[in-house]
Parts: sequence; C-alpha cells; structure tokens
Amino acid sequence: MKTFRIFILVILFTVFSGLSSLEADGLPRIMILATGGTIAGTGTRSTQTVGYAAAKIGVDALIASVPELTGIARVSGEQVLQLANENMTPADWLKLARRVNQLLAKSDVDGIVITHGTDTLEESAYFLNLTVKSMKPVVLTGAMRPATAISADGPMNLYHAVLLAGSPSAAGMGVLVMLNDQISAAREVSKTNTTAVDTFRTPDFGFLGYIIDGKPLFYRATTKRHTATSEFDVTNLDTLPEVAILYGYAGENRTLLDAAVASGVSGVVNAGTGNGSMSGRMQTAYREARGKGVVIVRASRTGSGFIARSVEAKDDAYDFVVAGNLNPQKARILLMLALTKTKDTKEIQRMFMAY
Ligand code: DAS
Repeated sequence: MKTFRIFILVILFTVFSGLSSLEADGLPRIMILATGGTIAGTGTRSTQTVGYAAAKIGVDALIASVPELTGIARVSGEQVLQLANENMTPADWLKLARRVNQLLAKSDVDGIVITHGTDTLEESAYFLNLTVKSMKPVVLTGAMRPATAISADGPMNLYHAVLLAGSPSAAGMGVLVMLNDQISAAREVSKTNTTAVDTFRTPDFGFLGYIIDGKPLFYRATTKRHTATSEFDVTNLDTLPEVAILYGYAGENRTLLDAAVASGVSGVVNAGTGNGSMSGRMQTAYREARGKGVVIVRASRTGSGFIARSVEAKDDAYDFVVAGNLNPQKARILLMLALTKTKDTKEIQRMFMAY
C-alpha cells in the first residue's frame, strides 16, 4: 500500500513538474503557417529588389532567420503552401481557413501567424476575417524585399507578427495585417504601391495601431462583424461560387460582361468609375445580366469611399447591391461567401453593410 502511495505521488509529481516546466516560461504558443511570397523569396544579389524568385525558403529556415523569436514565443511552423501568392486560389483560401480553425480549436495554440505574398495578402486576410471561428489572434505578414536583400523587411515583420499574435490585446480584433511596424484590419487594408515597403494602407480610416519597441499599441478597432461573430462557415465547402470583377472605364463596352455571364458566373463586381457609376449602355447590360440571375455588386475603382445606393444607378429598380466601402477585390470575397448562403439580394445587401 505504502509503495503504491509513493508510486502515485511520483506520478503526480512527474505530471505536475512536466506541466509547470511547459508553462514556466509564460510564453505564448504561436503557430506560423507559411504560404510563400517575397518574405520567402531569394534574389541573385543583395541589391536585387525586383525580379527575384518568390517562395523559395521553407518555414523552418524563415523561423531560424529570426532567432529573437525564442524570446517572445514558443513558435512552431507548418508549410501550408509554397507559392508566389498571385497564384493563390479560392481552394487555397478554404484549405487555409480549415487549418487555422483546426489549430485555434486546440488549447495549446494561442495565436497564428501566416506568412504570405503581399500581392493577394489582403484577400486571404479578409477571407479569414469572415471564416475563422475564434477570438484568438490571427496575423498575416509578408515582405516587400526578398530575404536576400540588404535591409530586408521580412525578419522584423515576422518578429512583429509573432509578438502581435501572442498579445492579449490582439484577441477579438479580427484578422490583422502586420507590416512596416503598422497593425491594420483585414477588412480595410489594401496594397497601394507596387514596390514600396509602406505599401499597406487603409484609405479613409488609417491603421489600427503600431508596434513601438516591442509593444503593440492599438488606437481603434473595426466595428464590422468578423471571425467568431461571422455567419459564414466554410467547414464543409470544397468550392466557392464564381464571381468576376469587371473594371469600368470611359467607352466601356459590354463584351466582357456578356462573356462573364455566358461563362456561368454567379456574380459580378463592377469596379465602377467614381461612386460606382456605369454608363447608360452598361447599366442596360448589367440589368440584363441581373435578369439572368447573376448578382451584381457596384463597387468603385477609386480606392476609397462609400458607394451610396440608388445614386449613380437605379439599384432598387435594377436589383443591384452596393459594396459600401469595400474595395472590389474584397467585395468579390464577401459576395462569394454570401452566395454560399443565399441568392436574395436584400439579404446580400444586409451582409455588405454588416461585414
Ligand atoms: N509576387 C508577390 C507574392 O508572392 C510578391 C510579394 O510577396 O510581395 O505575392
């Protein structure tokens, strides 16, 4: 009996001392999911900042290149994709969303960092903002200079992203984008410059906060629904409805719209001129497309501002939806997800105001 008691005590001691050594450092456990992009890119010389090869370095090498990470988090990595991210597809978004949801459901994962190419980073970020079912931090980061460049921006961006993903202040803020010391909301941020390191901007509202000397400082939050309060669920989806974006311009003709409709798209986002305006000729074409069951969303090519209903087009009469202040590429994502739930344009318009 005595031996048995000692045995139990030894087991309990082993378990608890094991647990306490696991948690003794108090560091958040952050999973880094790598998808490629310039942050994992290599050039042939240290001064090369264009024309390099994206998506060459694996996640372990990325983590190893920032040894300072061991001081702020217990980090592990997973190579989910390895692409120049202009090759990202909706199937990749679904894969990423599923993996993020699986990982965040685990009690030993406190936050996620996704390393991503900057070209489509805002699209993946907004897709995850609408489909991740957790309040735990999810942070996307990338780089404008390849890992081999003098003054590469990737290592500091990765360090800041891990810091942010491990910070309680980032919980419940929606999916975040962390580059160039600035914290931005997935819904609002957009790549605005082809090569500059300060390319990620939020027209109209500005960024949410920044990291100063290792501390995330938030100054505002987005008021739109996201993550844990989102009604969209992609758990059982293998594909998303096809939605095209068509760019408006002076003298536009209907050829591309007709081709999109003939190809069987479920929706079209018009990146319209100004306040989402369309010529009389294009209004007729879009109205006819709507008559064939295609959902039409009016957005703007201007890069900022709100599309008002029934101002530049007869939205009520023609049964169009307006994008609010979502840019066309984000309006497309919301429409794709909306169409997984409904074809009712009043419902879809409600979603455009809520998200
Ligand atoms: N082509 C880009 C991409 O992978 C490069 C980048 O990451 O900035 O998205």
